[in-house]
Amino acid sequence: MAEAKAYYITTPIYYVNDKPHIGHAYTTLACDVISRFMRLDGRNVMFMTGTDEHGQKVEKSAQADGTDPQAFCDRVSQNFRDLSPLLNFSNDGFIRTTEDRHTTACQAIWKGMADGGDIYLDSYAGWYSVRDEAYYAEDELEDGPNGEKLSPFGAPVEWVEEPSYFFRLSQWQDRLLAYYESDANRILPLSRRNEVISFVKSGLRDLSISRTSFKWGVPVPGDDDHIMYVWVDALTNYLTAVGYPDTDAESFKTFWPADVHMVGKDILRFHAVYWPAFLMSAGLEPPKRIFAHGWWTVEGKKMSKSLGNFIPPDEIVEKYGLDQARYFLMRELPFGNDGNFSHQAVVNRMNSELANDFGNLAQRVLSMVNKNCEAAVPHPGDLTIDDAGLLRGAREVLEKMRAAIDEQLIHQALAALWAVVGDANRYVDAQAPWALKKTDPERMATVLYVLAEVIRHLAILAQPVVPDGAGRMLDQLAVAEDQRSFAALTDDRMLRPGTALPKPQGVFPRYAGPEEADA
Ligand code: ME8
Repeated sequence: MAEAKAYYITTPIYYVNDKPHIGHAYTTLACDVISRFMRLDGRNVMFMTGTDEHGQKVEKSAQADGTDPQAFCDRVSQNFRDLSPLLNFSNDGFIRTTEDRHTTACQAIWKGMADGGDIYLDSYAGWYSVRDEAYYAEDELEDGPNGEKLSPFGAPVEWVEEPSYFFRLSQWQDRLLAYYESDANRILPLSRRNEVISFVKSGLRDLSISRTSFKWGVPVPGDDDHIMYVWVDALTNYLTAVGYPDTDAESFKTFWPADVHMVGKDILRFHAVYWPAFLMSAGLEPPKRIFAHGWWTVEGKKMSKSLGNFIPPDEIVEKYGLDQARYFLMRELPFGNDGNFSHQAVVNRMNSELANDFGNLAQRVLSMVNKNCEAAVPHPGDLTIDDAGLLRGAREVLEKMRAAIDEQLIHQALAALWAVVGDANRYVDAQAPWALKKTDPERMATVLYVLAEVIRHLAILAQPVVPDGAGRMLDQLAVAEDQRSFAALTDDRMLRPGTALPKPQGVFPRYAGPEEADA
């Protein structure tokens, strides 16, 4: 058998100074759904996430907490690790930038860039925002309400003057533009690609990449007075995770360059401009794709500490259920756009699309099979045009989902799947198997067989987003564990008539709490 094609997808590594909120969960969930899809589609997947633990912001947070930075990071990093069991993330690893292997990787890429002739020592005088961990030019700043200067993201900035190593970013303009041009989908969505290209075309300044005024970071090789700028350190995690600097390591050869770096729109410039330039300078291949998703607001407002409106992921899992939370986050927004989280919107999606449309379809069909077909997969007779049409629709959806997932358009993949859910519901209503029971039991068996087979397709394809519920549906169809990948979506693996089926149970309950009453 040919070796499975590798697929490496990463989340940003999260700053350890915050408790996770739905914005963090969102990026990782998107990567989880894509990873599960790719594994079910036969790919050899590596899905990484982790925590970004160095820099002035973390040092200050640890000080404010009265803890030493390492103990602070150990504690807070765990909050992010705990997201995986909570949200059923299938990440293959979790990296912390305070690990020794990561220091080794950072120092190796630094030497690579230095050998490439791209690093020089000078001094930096300019604006820096600790909250954004970013340098800004005067003309990028905005005026705050009290006349103070703020970063474009509204964060305080301070004037910094200190010796610093610089990366010759100014020399990389043409090579970066060629990199973007070499694949029309290099940066997605396309509106973000255009933003990056116009930023690079407007001219690039050399980038300060070391600091001397604090210590919490990776030392610059050969100059202990300097620590690396936290973004050089943080971005390198993607390489550390696959074994760099051992470029002969099996994991490096298999997974580098990464297929997708998934990021939020706020950190696109670091990933799409600085990172490919660092990599190319050190003689390494840049990533194949960078996708920038949008931001969630909550009930119409920006999530912020001062408003106290951060939504912790455990709250929505507890209130609505795990699959329901996953489905809502992936279905509500066209992936890439900004959007708003509201409790009412979660209730609407889970009640109409999961409970009514998908859950009820399975429950109705399986109950009829249980009662009228001796609790076994029915024996179908000849198929009508309608039967064949519905089955064809179910078979064709994988191709549509593949095309969507290839461009990280998760909402589109789900829309394609739910279009078949809608067709199946219309078919049940039109065929009325409950009426056929008396008039034509053989035809009833055919209709129920077609529906059960369509539900098998739907459940297999829904696994990436609602793994629990889809798994339980497949249990109720007696589909063996090793028959649940996309390779099983073929005619020769159709449900076998006569197979005994367990008693069906509802899979996606309705939410009947106060928000529904408000609707
Ligand atoms: O940026 N909606 O970490 P981070 C959607 N350590 N996404 C949101 C969001 C919201 N309201 N708020 C945050 C960092 N995010 C760096 C990354 S990678 C080498 C280093 C997303 O914890 C945000 O867009 O501040 C980003 O992609 C991710 O959460 C991590 O943010």
